[in-house]
Amino acid sequence: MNMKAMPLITLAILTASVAAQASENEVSQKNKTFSVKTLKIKKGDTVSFPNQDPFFHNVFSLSPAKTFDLGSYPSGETRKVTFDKSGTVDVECAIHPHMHMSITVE
Ligand SMILES: [Cu+2]
Repeated sequence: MNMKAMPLITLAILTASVAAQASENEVSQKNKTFSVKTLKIKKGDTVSFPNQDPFFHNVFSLSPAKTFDLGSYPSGETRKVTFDKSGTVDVECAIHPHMHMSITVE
């Protein structure tokens, strides 16, 4: 292989991996608030819910488009959900009833 071509190939691989991460979405919990109020994603996308508060959160949803319960998890931990149906998913926290956000799955 021509060694001069190597940096270009490396760049192409890096660019491809950045593009692949574009469908990784994040909704963090900080100051008892979700980092975004609404989020639009595509069917099959995964959303991470990192806890950036110094106490527990319990992210869940009762929406028919995606019913889930991530359980109670501590500061610094992240849990993920893959959304496999289209629709609106209302996301709440079982520990802090005023926490609320909404995910639209297209
Ligand atoms: Cu909470």
